[in-house]
Amino acid sequence: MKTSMAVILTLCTAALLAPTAQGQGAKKVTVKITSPTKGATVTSPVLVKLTATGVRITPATVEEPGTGHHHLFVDHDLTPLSDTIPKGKPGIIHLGRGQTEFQLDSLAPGPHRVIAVIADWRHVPLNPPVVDTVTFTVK
Ligand SMILES: [Cu+2]
Repeated sequence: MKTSMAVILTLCTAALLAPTAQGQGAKKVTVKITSPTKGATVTSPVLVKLTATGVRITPATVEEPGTGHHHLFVDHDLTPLSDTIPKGKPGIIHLGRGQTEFQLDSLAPGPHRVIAVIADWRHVPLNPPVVDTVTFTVK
């Protein structure tokens, strides 16, 4: 009797956990810089285009789980991912209106690196981190 109860409980637990695990798999959150492409040589101005999966890109004013907005670190190292992304710093751009592209007007000729990070309405990067990096050269 005791054994069969344990089996039933185990089966129930498995049934409860399975959909959750699947849901997380389907909701994998990613960001990709689709333009410029990695290693490309481009001319200024440079239009950076972003796509995201598993998260709704919204203005920073939308305080809902499952949403976020893009950030660009332009020739700037990432700030700590557990912390708020600073505002008003050269090289750190918040796309706080929910934009999915941004034009970089003043990149000097030479190599550059852009890192895209999705953060929530508090400007705290999503956890686990959702990041993509591209390096390219301006002619
Ligand atoms: Cu932000």
